[in-house]
Amino acid sequence: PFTNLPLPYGYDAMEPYIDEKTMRLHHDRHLQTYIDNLNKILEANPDLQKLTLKELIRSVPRLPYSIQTGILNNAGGVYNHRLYFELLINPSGRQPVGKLAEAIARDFGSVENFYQAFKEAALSVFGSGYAWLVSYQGSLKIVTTPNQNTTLGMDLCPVITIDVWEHAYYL
Ligand code: MN3
Repeated sequence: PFTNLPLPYGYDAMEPYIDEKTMRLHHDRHLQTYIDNLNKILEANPDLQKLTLKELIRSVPRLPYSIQTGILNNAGGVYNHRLYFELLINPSGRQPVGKLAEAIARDFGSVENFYQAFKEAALSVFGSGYAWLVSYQGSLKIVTTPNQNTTLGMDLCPVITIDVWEHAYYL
């Protein structure tokens, strides 16, 4: 069975941008729900238990129709949330530096332009989903995915993601 990995920082590490209560609820309850739902499906389909999270997501088109949506949403939910939490860092007093700063200047013109484009992309997601800053064929791009769809299979490398919609209303 999959288990919830501890956050690589304290629950209050993103204050004042994301408060401790939201981090606890998001990680301990919301992500846990995806894990519990995924484990329930795997319990009923023991031959899938040997697959990794990525393998499960990639195998969706070949799975029995009755579990495709459940695997897509819940394995995707676990995969996306793990990336989201791993990639987060408190931005206080920080600016992108080094190669990332150079790539942002090259592909977006400036950090401010990037922030604006990233925000607009996130706000354009209808319902829930993600906006991603990705590296694709040597360039930085912004892409969005609906629901708990992942960027797996898109031949790109996620740099950071915005988890859109649901958590703004939690508390
Ligand atoms: Mn979420």
